[in-house]
Amino acid sequence: MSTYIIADLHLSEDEPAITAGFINFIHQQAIHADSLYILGDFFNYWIGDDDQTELHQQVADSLKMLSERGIPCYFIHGNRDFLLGQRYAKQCGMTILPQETLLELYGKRILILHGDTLCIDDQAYQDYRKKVHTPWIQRIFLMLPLFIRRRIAEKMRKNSQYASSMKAESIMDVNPQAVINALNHHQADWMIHGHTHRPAIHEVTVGDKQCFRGVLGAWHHEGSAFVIDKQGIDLIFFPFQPE
Ligand code: LP5
Ligand code: MN
Repeated sequence: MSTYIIADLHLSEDEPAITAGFINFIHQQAIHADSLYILGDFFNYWIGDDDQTELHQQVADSLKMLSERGIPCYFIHGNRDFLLGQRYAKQCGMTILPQETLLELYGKRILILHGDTLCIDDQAYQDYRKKVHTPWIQRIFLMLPLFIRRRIAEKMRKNSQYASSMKAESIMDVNPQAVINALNHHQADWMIHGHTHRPAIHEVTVGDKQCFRGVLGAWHHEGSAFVIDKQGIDLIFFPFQPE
């Protein structure tokens, strides 16, 4: 038995192959798991739980099937789907966890998070993040008609792509001291996050302790997950369509 962790699928109507890859992943891998954790940017953007689309229904149905089979599913918000709320979580049968959550799995202390909060060198992003996490700004946004919210989200995605293309790669990676601080704060052995789309396992020295930082891959052309069992922690990649 094992625990699966995924992030950065960026599900959208425009990328049906990724959705199909996710549905396959649920039926072929997650179905044999102990539990599933989704660490944000599950959707390309989320503009409110009242945005009931066929895609959202299909995704909710497949996650609900897992939880009904006794495989609990957990979600941590990303920077693109931080507005995903209790209503949709309930539809999926999943539990929303705090942005930094410590898991104790098979004798290891594993800190899970989306990863954007570690990118503290990206000051423009951190300033922007503070604004969009302001409750009254979110309330006003959620009061707008859906078609306007969608237009704003698409504009924000375009701006973000442009802004990211102008930033140095190093600025968009995690800050090493922020990683150490988080591991230390939670007295964790491992940290697993997504967001940077730079899949790897890094060694991190915290005081006199050897820790690890696992980074998930984004689901562009293949799936990516961390699989944790009593044997250890593995980063895996798999095709959207089984061979
Ligand atoms: O997502 P990704 O990986 O491309 O880039 C991120 C950062 N970008 C973002 C923006 C999201 O992609 C947009 C998602 C749309 C959400 C839709 C609904 C939300 C509406 C909420 C309204 C309450 O997160 C990017 C980082 C990159 O990661 C790497 O870490 O660099 O950051 C940016 O691009 C931000 C720019 O640098 C700064 C933008 C300034 C805009 C100021 C306007 C703020 C006004 C907000 C008030 C509504
Ligand atoms: Mn992200």
